[in-house]
Amino acid sequence: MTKRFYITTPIYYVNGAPHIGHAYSSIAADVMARFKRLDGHEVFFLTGTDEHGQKLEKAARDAGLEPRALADRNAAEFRAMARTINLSNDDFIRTTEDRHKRGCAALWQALDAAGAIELGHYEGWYATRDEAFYGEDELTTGADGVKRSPYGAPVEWVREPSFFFKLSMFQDRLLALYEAHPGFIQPISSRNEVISFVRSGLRDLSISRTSFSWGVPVPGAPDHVMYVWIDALTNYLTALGYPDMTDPRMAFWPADVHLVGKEITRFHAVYWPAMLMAAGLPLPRRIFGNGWWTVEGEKMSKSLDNALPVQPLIDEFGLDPLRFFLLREMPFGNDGDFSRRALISRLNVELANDLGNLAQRILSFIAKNAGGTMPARGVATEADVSLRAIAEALPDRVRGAIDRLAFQEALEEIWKLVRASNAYIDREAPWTLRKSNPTRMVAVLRVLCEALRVIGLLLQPFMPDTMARLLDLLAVAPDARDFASLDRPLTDGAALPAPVGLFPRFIEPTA
Ligand code: ME8
Repeated sequence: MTKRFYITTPIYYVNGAPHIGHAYSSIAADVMARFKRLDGHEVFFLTGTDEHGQKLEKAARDAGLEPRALADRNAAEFRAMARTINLSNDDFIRTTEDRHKRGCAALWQALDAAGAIELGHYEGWYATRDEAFYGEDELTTGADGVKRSPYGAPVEWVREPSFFFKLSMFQDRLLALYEAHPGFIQPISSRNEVISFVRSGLRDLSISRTSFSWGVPVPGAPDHVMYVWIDALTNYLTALGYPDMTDPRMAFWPADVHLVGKEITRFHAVYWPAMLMAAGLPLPRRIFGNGWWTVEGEKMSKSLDNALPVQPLIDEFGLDPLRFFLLREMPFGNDGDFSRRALISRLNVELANDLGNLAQRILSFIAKNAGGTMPARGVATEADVSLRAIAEALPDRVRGAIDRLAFQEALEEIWKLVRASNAYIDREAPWTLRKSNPTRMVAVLRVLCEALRVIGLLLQPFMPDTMARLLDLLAVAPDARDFASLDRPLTDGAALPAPVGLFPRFIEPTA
């Protein structure tokens, strides 16, 4: 039976335009989704937009628009970005869709029926920018006298009637969950943070607001709208057809990975499992919080106006090199800095030199000196055996790394084969063998083509278009590109297309 795999990205707020940070989480999820599909899983990959809440209502007012108009405009941009960065998502959910609102109402009713919701008054600090409530002890007061959230957002004191989710009832069960499933929250830094937050005591959570109206109405209390996070988290279920348990997509629940930014791990690792426990639904298997990119050393922010849009980067560097850089530059889960210099240096060293040159050297040599067809296997030398051994061990190593969302490590493993192949070609020197030992030359070229094939297959999730071209150049049939085909041999004598370069070198224009 094929195994199902369900992975999600955060659904992004539509009060602003998409930027490289959003693209990052989405591309990471896409790499995992593509990897799992190639590895024989039936995958559901979900992304979308989070369109309700006070923040959106305020942004719309500031822009002189109706909330719906602003949401439509920016949701269209996020949808366009998903295409631009070549996401293989199976669905794109907008929280303003009826299917979502229906599912939210149903989950609310399930929580209510379980006795997990009660009516009261909310009084406390709220940061609209974070769409989050904070305790006094979590706030800092700046030199300007303004109280701010741990993420720097100004907070205000609010008091209004509100429904509460009895989160405090779940403290022990949540701690037991983290204990029983050490991999539930990753990376470890996020896990520790969440555990200490839950240990310090959970307060019941205000889950409805009456002071604005841009949200999903509370069933039976139309003057309340749901707290945007309750609405947002539910997307992971409503996209599968919840509450219709007979919908075939519901078979994908529970999610295998909710991939999120580290600042929203708490919502996913505390509120969400508690809600699911209350509703009697299975819990997701893993919450992974990715780290944060700064840009040229600065935090991306509206006030600095330095949020990097994706399209200009793609225009200049190409999509696949950008996808590669994002996952190669730092361990997934860590923070990192997006700088032009680092980008250009990675692309030149690892893509243009290491991999691009390797492919070019092999394929153009075959075109010129080996009749432009796939060389046949020869008698293996020790050097051949040891290069093949690296290639044969690679899929398991990469699979292991991808399962841990260790994208950088997966790429490093693949690059070990790239570098070993470069060392091999230098040592075996087919250009010398051409005169001295043409039979051996053919065998060497074949060993190199085999290594390139494995590299091309395993890099497909990261750089789908470019690797499709590489596999075309090796005459690998379209139906021989999944991981079940990893040990299918290349076809002796297959005609190879005229070689083309895969990765250009970038030269920074001088001012
Ligand atoms: O939080 N570096 O939406 P959002 C890395 N709607 N990742 C970044 C980033 C950066 N500089 N900036 C953004 C929300 N991200 C909620 C989510 S989910 C039920 C609701 C990524 O538009 C990262 O994944 O603020 C982060 O969590 C997400 O974008 C925040 O997007």
